[in-house]
Amino acid sequence: MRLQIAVALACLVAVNPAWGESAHPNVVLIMADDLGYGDLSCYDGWIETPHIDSIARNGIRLTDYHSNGNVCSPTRAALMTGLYQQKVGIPFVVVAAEGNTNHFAGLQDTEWTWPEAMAARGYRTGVFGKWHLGYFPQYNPIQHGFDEFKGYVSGNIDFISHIDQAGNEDWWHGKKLKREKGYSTHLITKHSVDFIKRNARRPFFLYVPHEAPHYPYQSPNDKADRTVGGDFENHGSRVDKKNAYREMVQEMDKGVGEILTVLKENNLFYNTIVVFCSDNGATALGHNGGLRGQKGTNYEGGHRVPCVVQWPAEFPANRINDQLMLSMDWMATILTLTGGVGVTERQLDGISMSEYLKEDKEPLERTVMWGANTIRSGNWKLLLPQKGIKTKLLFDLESDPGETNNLAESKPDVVKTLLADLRKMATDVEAKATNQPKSLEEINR
Ligand SMILES: [Ca+2]
Repeated sequence: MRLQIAVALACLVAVNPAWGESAHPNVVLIMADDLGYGDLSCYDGWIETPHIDSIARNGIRLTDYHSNGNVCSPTRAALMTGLYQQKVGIPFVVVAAEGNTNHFAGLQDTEWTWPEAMAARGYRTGVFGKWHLGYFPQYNPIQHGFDEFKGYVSGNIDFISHIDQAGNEDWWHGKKLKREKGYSTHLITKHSVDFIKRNARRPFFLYVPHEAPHYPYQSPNDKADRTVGGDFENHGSRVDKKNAYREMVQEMDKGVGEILTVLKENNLFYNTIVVFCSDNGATALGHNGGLRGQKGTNYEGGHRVPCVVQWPAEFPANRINDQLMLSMDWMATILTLTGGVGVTERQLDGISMSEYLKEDKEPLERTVMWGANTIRSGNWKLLLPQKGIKTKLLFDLESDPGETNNLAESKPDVVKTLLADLRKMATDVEAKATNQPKSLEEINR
């Protein structure tokens, strides 16, 4: 039944291009890997990024946007499903090493994914870049709603030789390993531009998960560091890594410029929603804009990240928006903007921010969590003891965005309320969590 509706919708869109120009905007979501809150020039950062900055100028710059996870896979699991990552069974990094049980986890068939939802409403779907939601064929993007995939499935590859940190070749066209010459950032842009050109006459959903500025720190003029089965330093051989980091971000920014240009050349600029965001905070090589902590921590520096979005047809231009928003909200938001959320097999955890992007509204106060040990409600944030944190920490982000003044002892009532909320939310997602295989035998079962 659902398939019939999908086919009927697809036909309707195909034969009737006039059917609500702005009702079926194209969607391009570009996501950097480990880019910090203080890296981009539009966030007063240290790297000139004119093309990403132009999205902020033509649209909205979010100041309180957060990745769902403080590392790669959890954020991607939440982004692709609209759910908390724990519910998808991926609250951890899916690793390359086969000796680790997390190597066998991935996006399971039972999930209702964002690309599946877009495909069902007649969108052509493509992903070019980093997947990081499982190594096995059943986890491939092609199995989860994407018509096209070119890129890599691990956490990072050599930008030039495309070898992952376990020493395996990791560049795919769909489910086939495929050698392709080129700097990964350039290939990701090239395939994205090509996808837009080929689909200029029908609605498309393009997901562009970039590799930059994740290690290895290599720019287009560097040589490959990794060889198959070889002995190499994961972070690359360059001595001046900070310069490499800047060059990588600038190369990605040029790619964003190429995508914006091809949209203009095909008269798609006006009715395409373009999002640029990051998947977690920066490492020590980048800048988190004065926020405490970095990638891998639940301090703000681990998950408050840059996010700019434009849709000239419907969104205001040159706005700064203070709404609290997470990666998992994009699915509900975009589904709402492209015809409504529709039939969901599972309640989404993310909520639609469409009204808060279209209009200058008072920010919606909400309660959200990071993992099972960190919660935010309004401007209050509570961190339970966790890696690097020995005692409960309570911060008022309104007056103390740098998280320096622990109010846990002076505000016991706030701690108590947040703790109860966190326990309830964490228990709820845990109860609904998708089971993940932990060995090859379980994968093949
Ligand atoms: Ca990352």
